[in-house]
Formats: sequence, structure tokens, C-alpha cells
Amino acid sequence: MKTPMKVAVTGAAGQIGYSLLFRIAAGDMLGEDQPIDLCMLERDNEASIKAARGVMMELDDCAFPLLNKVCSTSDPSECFRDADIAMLVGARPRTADMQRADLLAANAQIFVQQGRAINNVAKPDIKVLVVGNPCNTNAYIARKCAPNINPKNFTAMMRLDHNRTLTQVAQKINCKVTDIEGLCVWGNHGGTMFPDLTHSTVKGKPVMTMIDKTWYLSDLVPTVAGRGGAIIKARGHSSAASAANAAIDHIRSWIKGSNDQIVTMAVPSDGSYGIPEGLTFGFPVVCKDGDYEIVKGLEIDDFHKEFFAKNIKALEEEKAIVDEIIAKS
Ligand code: NAX
Repeated sequence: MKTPMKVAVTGAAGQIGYSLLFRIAAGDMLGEDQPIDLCMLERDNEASIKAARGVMMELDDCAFPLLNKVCSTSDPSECFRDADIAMLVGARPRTADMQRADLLAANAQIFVQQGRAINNVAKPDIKVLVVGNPCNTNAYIARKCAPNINPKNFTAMMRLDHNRTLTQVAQKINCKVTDIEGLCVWGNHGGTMFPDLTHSTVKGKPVMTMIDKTWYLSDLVPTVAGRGGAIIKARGHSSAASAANAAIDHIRSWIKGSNDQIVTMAVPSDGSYGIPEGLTFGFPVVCKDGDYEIVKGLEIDDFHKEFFAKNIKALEEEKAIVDEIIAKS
């Protein structure tokens, strides 16, 4: 029997948490031979603690063979102590009275605190996935507050955008999602992100020869960017099961490899493709042996550069706001 891996999940009593925790415990993320110690973090108030306790009771009631231990806490140090993986889902949602800067500030406090706790108590090679929005900038904050951890290990989730693009393309050209290779979504998880089909193929044939550019730019790009809003309109709630599924895909690829396939992860830029070093940016990556590498050498034309510039601007504006907050915290 393998040694259990500790998985810390924040926002455990929320919508995504409710879809995510049970799949982790069932072995969907780390495999059917990997025991798991699951630790859930919730806000320090009676309702959240009570709700998390209820989730923990349901996890108990599943009698998952792989679930070695489960705990629930509102203390980040307890949650992240000796953790191998942290999935930072919990975040402050935007309310009607909030400006963008208010939302960034409220979330910055959460990710400063959690980044510091991870720095102080987690395993030094912990892998961190930030789901809570604005996820690219929240991952940047946590990384800046955890100087003892390899910066590369702080990532943000753009796999949902990647998966959404896969299905839109598969439905358009009538193929299986598994037939599509080389697709990625660049940039910031937000309105400016850029689903890139220009390097992708279906059974070796370039996707761009199978679709028309008008559909690509006027339909696909806005559909992917606006999909979260469309789900809210249809369901009355934001994406939850698909977000949990993408979080599982993200960590599974990172830990178990992506079989030489390109997947999308938002990771600290190493300066590739002219993206300023240190911004958490959606890149095409390949995962192997518990690590990921940004795919290098893709042809980038003016069309890409225009989209990159919009994403860089959005992320640099957020960075300027949170850099001040980090410095004062
Ligand atoms: P919910 O509001 O249902 O749940 C969030 C949970 O986080 C709540 O239970 C809350 O008490 C908890 N929480 C808040 N602050 C916390 C803290 N400091 N420590 C621990 N727990 C805390 O939101 P849900 O639908 O689960 O979404 C969670 C986050 O994912 C949101 O920020 C949302 O915007 C983001 N998303 C990100 C996506 C992505 O692709 N990156 C897609 C889905 C989702 O929109």
C-alpha cells in the first residue's frame, strides 16, 4: 500500500467543493492505488464550519476505501500542514456593491494568509492549484507570500476553458474530443483569454483547415470566454461540477503526466513568447514525471500578439493593485 498523500481543499463547503471532494476521495484524481488524507478548510464562522462538518459526515458515509483520514478546520496552518497538494477553491465572491479593486483586495487578504501558511507548514514540494477567482492573480499572490516553495508549483486553473474549447471544436467538426491535439487557451481566466486552435490538429490534420475563421473568431472565442456567464443564466448557479472536473484533470495531468499531449495550465511565465516573467499566464504545457514544461517554439503571429497584449494588460493592472496590498500585509 502506498503512503497516503495529503490533499488540502479550501472552500470545502461551497458548490465546487461539493463536487470535488467526493471525486478526489474516490480516486479520480490520484489513481485507484493512492490513499488520501483529505483536509478541508472553511471560513471561521458557525455556518461555514457546520456546513463543512456536514460534508465530512457525507464523506464518512461513502466509506471510500482510499480515504485514510479526513479533517475539517478553519485554521490554514492545520489544513496545509505537510500537505502534498493544495486546491485553493474558496474565495470571496463579487457582490453588487463591489468594485473590481474591492474584490481584488478582499481576495488578496485570503491568498496572502494562505500563501504564508503554505510556506510555513506544507511539504516543500507541495503542488498548488488556485481555482478561486481572480485565479491567475490569486495564484500570483500566494506564490509571492511563499518564498520557500518553488515558484513553479503555484498554478491557476484554465483547464475548464481548455475543456470547454475541446467540446466546442469537437461538436463543430464532428469528431471526438480525444481526436483533438495541440489546443490551448492562453492568458488570463477572464474575458480576454484566447482559445488557440492555430496549432491544433485532428488525426494529424490542422483544425484551421476544417473550420472557417469567422466561426473561430466571432463564435468560438466569445463562447468560451462567456461560457461561465451562460451557465449561470441557464442553471441559476455558476459552473460547479465542470469546474471540479477541470481541477481534477489539472492535478492528474500534473502528477501522473499528460501522455505527451498539450494541456493548458496557468503558470508563472518564464518569459516565453514575450509574456513578462512572473505573470501567472495560461500556457500550453506538457506534463511528465510530476512536473510541467511550457511548450516552446510555437509560431506566434500578430494575431496572437494582439490577444496576448490584452491579457498582459489585464494581469499587470491586477498585479499593480495586489503588489501594494502584499507590501502592506
Ligand atoms: P461558493 O461560494 O459556492 O463556495 C466558496 C466557498 O469558499 C464557500 O463555502 C466559502 O465559505 C468558502 N471560503 C471563502 N473564503 C474562504 C477562506 N478564506 N478560506 C476557506 N474557505 C473560504 O463558490 P464556488 O462556486 O464553489 O466557486 C469557488 C471559486 O471558484 C469562486 O471564486 C469562483 O469564481 C471560482 N471559479 C473558478 C473557475 C476557474 O475556471 N478558475 C471556474 C468556476 C468558478 O467560477
